[in-house]
Amino acid sequence: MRTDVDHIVRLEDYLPSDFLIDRVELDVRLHPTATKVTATLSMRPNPAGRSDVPLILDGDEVNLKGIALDERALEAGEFEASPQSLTISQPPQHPFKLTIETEINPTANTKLMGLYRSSGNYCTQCEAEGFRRITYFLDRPDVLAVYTTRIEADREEAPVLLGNGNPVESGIIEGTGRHYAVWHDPFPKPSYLFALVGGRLGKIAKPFTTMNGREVEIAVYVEPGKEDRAGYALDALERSMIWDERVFGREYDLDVFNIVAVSDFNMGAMENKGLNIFNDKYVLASPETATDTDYANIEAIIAHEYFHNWSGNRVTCRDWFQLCLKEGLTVFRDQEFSSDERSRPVHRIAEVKTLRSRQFLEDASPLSHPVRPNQYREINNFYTATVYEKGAEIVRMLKTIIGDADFRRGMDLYYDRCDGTAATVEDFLKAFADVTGLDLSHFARWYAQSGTPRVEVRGHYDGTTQTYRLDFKQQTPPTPGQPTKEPMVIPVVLGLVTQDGQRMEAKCERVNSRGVFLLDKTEDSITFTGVSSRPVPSVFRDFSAPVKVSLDLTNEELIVLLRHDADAFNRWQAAQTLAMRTLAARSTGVPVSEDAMASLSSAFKGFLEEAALRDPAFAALVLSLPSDADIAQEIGQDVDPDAIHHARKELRGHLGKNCFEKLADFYHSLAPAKTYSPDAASAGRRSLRNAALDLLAAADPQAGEKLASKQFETATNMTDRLAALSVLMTIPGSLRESAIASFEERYRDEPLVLDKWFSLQAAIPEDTTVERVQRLMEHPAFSMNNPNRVRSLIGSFAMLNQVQFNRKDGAGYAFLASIVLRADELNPQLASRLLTAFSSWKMMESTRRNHARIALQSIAQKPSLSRDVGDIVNRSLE
Ligand code: 0A1
Ligand code: ZN
Repeated sequence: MRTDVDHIVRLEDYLPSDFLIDRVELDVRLHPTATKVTATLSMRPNPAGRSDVPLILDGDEVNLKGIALDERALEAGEFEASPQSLTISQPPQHPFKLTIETEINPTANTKLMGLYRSSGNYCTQCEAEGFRRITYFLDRPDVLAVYTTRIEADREEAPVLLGNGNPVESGIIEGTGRHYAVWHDPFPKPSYLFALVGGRLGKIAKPFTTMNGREVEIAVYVEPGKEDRAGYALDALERSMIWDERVFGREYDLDVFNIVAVSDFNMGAMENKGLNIFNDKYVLASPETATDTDYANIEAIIAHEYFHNWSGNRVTCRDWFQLCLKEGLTVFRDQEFSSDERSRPVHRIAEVKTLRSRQFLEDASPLSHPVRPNQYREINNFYTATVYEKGAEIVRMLKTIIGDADFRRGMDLYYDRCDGTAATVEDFLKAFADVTGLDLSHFARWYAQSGTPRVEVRGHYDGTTQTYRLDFKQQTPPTPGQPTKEPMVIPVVLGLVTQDGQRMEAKCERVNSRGVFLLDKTEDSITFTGVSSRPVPSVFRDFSAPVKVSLDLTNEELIVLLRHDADAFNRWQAAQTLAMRTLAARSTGVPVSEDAMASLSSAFKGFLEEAALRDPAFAALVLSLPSDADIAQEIGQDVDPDAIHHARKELRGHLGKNCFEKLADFYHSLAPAKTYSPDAASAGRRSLRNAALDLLAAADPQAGEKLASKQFETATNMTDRLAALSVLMTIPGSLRESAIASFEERYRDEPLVLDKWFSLQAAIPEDTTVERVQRLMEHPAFSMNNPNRVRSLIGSFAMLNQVQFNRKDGAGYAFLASIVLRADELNPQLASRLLTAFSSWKMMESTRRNHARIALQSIAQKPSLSRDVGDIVNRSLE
């Protein structure tokens, strides 16, 4: 094992930088294998730093070609350079200029960090520590500088040259076939927000006038010929800009805002100042190639990156431990945007589904960590569901506790105070403490304590005194490094419902006017008065805190909530709890009575008859039962994925049979509109119709196969075609195989569409899937170098196919381990993300657990692991 796997960075060791960089002048001469970079850094000692210390700049695989201090070339002995660092042992004690020339090879850069090539175009990715792969630098987020970038390139190879900030100058270099462009970004920024792009790109653009009348050009650059698929992204950008002005009073601040789509990208997108770079999957969309989910994701990610302009760029992070400061807040902001643009309750349910399936899973695994971690080996491994999604839940809880008006005042104060600085979580909380006068120090525990709290709620009705008491108990299980836990501040939004579904007007002084009770002790009780009959409690409305709730409601009481609760989230939750009770019992061999099954299906049937068409998107969510992985998490130990899969299939069949007529009715009455529109209402109708198709096929595979084949062939949009194909995937046979072949034929030149095809096949829960995936790795469209392809095929197998990844003979684990090792040689970030599929291994029954341990050990034993993979594999085994 490499020794730097053991290098740990700790929050408590934070020290301000000893040197500052005020201005950066970069001259980048693009060349496929020998790009030359000249960086002129205007530096000075930091008054807040230590004096008489060497200047140590970060580097990563850079090749030093020259170095000068105040224009005097340094001689050997005055500095020391390695590919990882550049040290000047006796730097000046006054402001100075350091000029550094480096050479890098973008074509050989398969890590996709720093400057690299994607489909021949040049692009960069600098978060978190990629800028040091371009030049030596103080590559840390609290060193803010004003950048001027001159980019030079061959005119044929890279007719478009883009940088951060505003365009200043461009021209041709006569007689060389080359040209250049100069960009200037007046806003001081950390190096992780640096970007440049050079390539052959098509463009769509429109003017935007900000709330104070500034004229901005907003544009999206894509592969030439794909401009007609960029319109939705541009529209989403415009809507995001208007929303941030209206809801948060935040205005855009440069003359241009550019988005560039590239096909090789490690993550979703990146918020570089004025020059967002996107994975093309989150930009390109047409009805024929993108699903409703793709459209919703594009809208959310465009908004997310745009919102970072304030939450992340204008106010950035002091150090990487504060990552949630920008990410949690920006996820919260993009969720609010999507909720406003679409259906709020439907969006909230989708957010919670993701939180539970990804973050709760992570928090119950060996990789559990606080929202603000206090140590890391490799920061790239902390772009996690915990930092992002749980980070957003903390912001949401804060808003729930203090109310909308104070939340907005606190946000304004935070921006006013911290604009142009690198801030901390403490700065953020202080703004809210100052506007409300509240002490938020106990609340701040959400950032420091990992693990998902469990809250037990028990109700006691006393008819003689007409009172109703709710007893709350909270407890957080131990997590790595945190054996004992303190109680959290948990906002519980709640209400009471009568047994016949009416809202109950009972009084309780511990519940504020917005329906919030704050649980901040290990145990607490609240009492309602004036309660004339035994109520049904509706707690954690709108999922008011990221906790696991145990409630002693009967199935009948859950049905009351499903039918009548004023809170849509809890109506959906009631259906999930009902289904989960049956699924968890069936999966663990606990018998479920005929009566219980009958009452479950009559509840679903009743819901379909009464309510489904009022909100089809909501109905589709009610019909989508907890996934195999959700059920595994609920069971928590000695999990048998085969039993779970069987139980789920059986319940889908049962519900499908019992609701057959109603589902068939929906399927036929919700026939597709003539022209496709990605709006939420149209998408909702499609999702209910496709959920109906899925249950019909579960009830009657032959009839389902027929319907799905027909839909597959006649569909006029990708949502319906893919939904049909995914139903066919559950029914082995020749129709399935011919649909797979025809899809491949139709979309052979559409890599993003073939990704869907890879993914569906990788998720087939049959014993031949490992071989199928291995075969697909030989497909001409597949490449180990492209993260989207690898995630679609291998990632889907490991994350979506519970049955085959967790095969009892260990073949799924061994396969993933071999791919992780291969990927690690090309792209460590991609490899370590794939490896997180093992996060549920300790939950499995012993045979699988042993196989998983052996597979993980086979990775850990490899001598030259990247720090990324080394970190994840070691923590997974601890
Ligand atoms: N800040 C980006 C996420 C991001 C992080 C790292 C990256 O490269 C390794 C790329 C993007 C966001 O939150 O969208
Ligand atoms: Zn982000």
